[in-house]
Amino acid sequence: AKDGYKLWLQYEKIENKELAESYLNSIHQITIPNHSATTDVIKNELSIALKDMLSTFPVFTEDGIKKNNIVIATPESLPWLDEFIGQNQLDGLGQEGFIIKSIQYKNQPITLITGNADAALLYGTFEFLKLLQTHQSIVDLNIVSVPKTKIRILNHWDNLDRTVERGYAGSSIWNWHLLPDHINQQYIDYARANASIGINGTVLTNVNANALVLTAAYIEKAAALAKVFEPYGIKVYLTARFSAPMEIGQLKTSDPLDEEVQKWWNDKATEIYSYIPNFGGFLVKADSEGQPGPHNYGRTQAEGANLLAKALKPHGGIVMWRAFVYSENTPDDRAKQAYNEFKPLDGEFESNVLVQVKNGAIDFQPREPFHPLFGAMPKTPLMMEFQITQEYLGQGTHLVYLSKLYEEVLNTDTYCKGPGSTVVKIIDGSLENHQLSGMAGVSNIGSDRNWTGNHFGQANWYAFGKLAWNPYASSEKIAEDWIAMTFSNDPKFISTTLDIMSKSREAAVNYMTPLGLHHIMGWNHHYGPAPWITDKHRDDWTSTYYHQAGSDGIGFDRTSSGSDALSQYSPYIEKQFSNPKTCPEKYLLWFHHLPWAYRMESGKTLWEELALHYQAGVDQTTTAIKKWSTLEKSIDNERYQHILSFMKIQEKEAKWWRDACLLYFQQFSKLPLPDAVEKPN
Ligand code: GCW
Repeated sequence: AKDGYKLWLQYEKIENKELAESYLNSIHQITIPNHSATTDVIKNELSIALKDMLSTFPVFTEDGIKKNNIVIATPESLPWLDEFIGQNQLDGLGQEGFIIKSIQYKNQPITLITGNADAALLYGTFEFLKLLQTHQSIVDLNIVSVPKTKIRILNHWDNLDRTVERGYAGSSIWNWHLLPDHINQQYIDYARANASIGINGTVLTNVNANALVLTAAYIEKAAALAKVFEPYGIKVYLTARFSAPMEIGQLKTSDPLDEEVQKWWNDKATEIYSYIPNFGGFLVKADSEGQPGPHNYGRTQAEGANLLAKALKPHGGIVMWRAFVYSENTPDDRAKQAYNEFKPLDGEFESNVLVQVKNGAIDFQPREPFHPLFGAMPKTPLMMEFQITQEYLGQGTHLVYLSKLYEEVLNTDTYCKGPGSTVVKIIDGSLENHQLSGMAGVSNIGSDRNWTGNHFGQANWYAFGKLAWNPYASSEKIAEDWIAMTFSNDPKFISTTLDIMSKSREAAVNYMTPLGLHHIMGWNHHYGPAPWITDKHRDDWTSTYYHQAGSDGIGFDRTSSGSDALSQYSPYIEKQFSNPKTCPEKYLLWFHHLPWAYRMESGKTLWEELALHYQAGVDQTTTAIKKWSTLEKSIDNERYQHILSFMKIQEKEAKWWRDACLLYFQQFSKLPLPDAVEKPN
């Protein structure tokens, strides 16, 4: 069935005879001298792929290189390699980078896939298969690919009872009940998919952590998964609940400066490594949304992080310590808290700690300016946290290609060390020469047949992996490959689908939160619009706090006359954004409270522009449906219809957003809607 289970590894049969012939010509034999669980995985993947795409069973050999062989090997098994590839170049590959090169070995044309470790060979193999999947030529190849970040990791917010926080694709794929004895095929396919896009780590459990996962029974289960993932180059990580020493260790305190607590974590780390020798480390959410943390003992975030870091260090593990802190006594602006707390700690973290920062200062909104911590902590490696699951972006239903959002954030200039200090250079460690670097994506994976609920959710998973490997890559190129591998190589199908995807994120911003509006979703589920006061738990949990609409205008004043959050950015950004005339309009209401009659760049009033943006968002969903409808005959009906029905829901809900927000804001603006805006009935 074309249910999407095979993701972008569809390995669709290549119908074009000439093309298939040309591929077969270059794949007479596959020579793989190395022996490991990873080379077994490579053989397995090649067997599946070549059988499906070219109806051939590849012949594997260990030596005896012949004409038109593919040779997949590390330098140790290829004594003659230096004739073709210099030591310098090999050194530059590290342990994960690879080269795919067409060479003439003893006057015979062969295709070489090489790298310094078996995992690199696996990455190279997937890249090679991608060429076939996307119908590229495989002659005269010279591809060199080295990941720009070290830790490329999924964060599952999966609970031990198999519910998934902010998960919209069924239940958790981790069947804790049947682990460690039963290994579900889905774990293997999960590892294949992740390895194919360069992901090398996974945090199995929710950051709102359950200490039980650190007990022996669960460590054993996690170890079974770690064993499945290891040949795919994927390490397992767990979330560590800060109060675990008390909850599962019977200690009276979890104070990071207490010696018994330190001993407890040291022993715990040793225990974990005895089960999982390649354990990656911990991800921690502390002192946020009710999670325990060092603040409970009057200690800093650094003291908390270092406690765990020291326990892991002798084993080679790392700590990813989240900067997502905010609490009830948030002073005047929740957006300021992480910066206020973390910036002063720069330089105090152990060398195996990464501070993991969400892309924006509030919370995974359809559009946020970059987080002011990027550029503010030069002595600390900062890791990017993106959300792949669409908590605030239509969840499992709306088609929103998030890579555009990722790309926008990564390419933004922080000016922290003058022009060119982009977020991406902070993330990959190049700006400050950090050895550790990483990118985390909050997973959108669940037990649904198609993994992500929405077929296009797969694209976000795929793009996240690709950008973690190379955060300088283009979202559109990534999408093109994904479309071809997932659906079809038909140029019209690719260009039309690419067009829909490319515009989808801006469409969502338009019909949800245009011009810098944010967090006006339903207060707890975050799905539909709710700009009104709901159940008022606390100020920063109600939408009115964020949009501040009144008869005098709309928007959150974060300039010096307001919360002054802008002063957390570099002086250049602060200056540019402080003036509404030079602040990019896409961030206008994030930083400014402006009258309804404020004149926008277009000459229209703020009220008119706001209304027109909402209408544009709706129109974009309608156009997307029209475009998709032209593709009915281009792919299988099963996925075509599935996608179409979701798009229709999206269009309906875009109207819901427009009508709800405009009618609500109109109470304050008391102005008529522009003619171009469809009137709610
Ligand atoms: O966005 C908020 C979510 C919470 C989440 C939290 C976090 C895991 O609404 O569900 O909790 O962020 O990132 O810690």
